[in-house]
Amino acid sequence: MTIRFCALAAFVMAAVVALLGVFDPVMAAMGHSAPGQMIMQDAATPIAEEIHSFYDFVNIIIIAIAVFVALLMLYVMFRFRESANPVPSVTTHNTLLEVAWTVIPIFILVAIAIPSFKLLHNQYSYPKADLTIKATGNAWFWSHAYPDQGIEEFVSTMLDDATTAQLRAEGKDAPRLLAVDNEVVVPLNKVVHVLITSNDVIHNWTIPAFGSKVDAVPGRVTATWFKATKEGVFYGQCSELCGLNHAFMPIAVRVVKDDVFAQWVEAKKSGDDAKVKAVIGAAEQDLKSRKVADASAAR
Ligand SMILES: [Cu+2]
Repeated sequence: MTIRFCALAAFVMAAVVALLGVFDPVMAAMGHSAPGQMIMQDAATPIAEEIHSFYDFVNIIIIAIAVFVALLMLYVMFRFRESANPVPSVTTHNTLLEVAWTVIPIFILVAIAIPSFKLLHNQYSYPKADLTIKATGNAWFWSHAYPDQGIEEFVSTMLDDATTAQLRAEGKDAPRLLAVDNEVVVPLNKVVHVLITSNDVIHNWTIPAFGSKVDAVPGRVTATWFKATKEGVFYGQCSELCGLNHAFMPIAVRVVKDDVFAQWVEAKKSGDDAKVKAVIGAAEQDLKSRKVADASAAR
């Protein structure tokens, strides 16, 4: 009987894994969620990758426990139904069982705690910064500054529907409610520290693909760090219910090569918006052509 149950449990778990696999293609959009997406966005930093593996690990345990309990209940309901078992047992204690149902959950919790504490430690042990950005939450937009590069605070405002629709018509990736006018730009494979604060109420600076999510608290400085290992634009939204336009204060971080970042810093410092646009436009074009080349090479 037990062997049959194990086989059934294995079958159910395999079905769940296969089902998640089927949905894989719609998870392919990078930097933001895609229509029909089932689970998390693709990871773009080592910390996000670690979060995803921890998530998968805990999910396997959850599914296994849920399947085990469901099957056990079905077995008990069937095996000990009144017609098959007219005289109920009067057993009230079973030492072995009681020890088992105390000790096994302890082992499960310890197995979850070890990778969980490791992940927390990695999230909060800040490697030496290559770049430090200041992010400030405002009702209802984000502003960013690069103190070490001499870039004064600039405001990132969400693009309206007409503008994003027009950009998409031009073949650009401008997701609705996420694209902004002034993106944060960071270099690829560099450790970036983000110092976060707020001008009014509590906001939250979040980029899901980076595994970054930190409250912006007025009068306090909180921090996060990331090391983006993929080029492209990564989006996030304020993730602390902050008021009327909470849903309309997205964050966009563009990850570029070192030389592009240096050009962007120069253009941004000089306040030359046309040059900033030209640098970003060229980087976008370059990334697109490399992606096309990679796709055709893979074919
Ligand atoms: Cu907010």
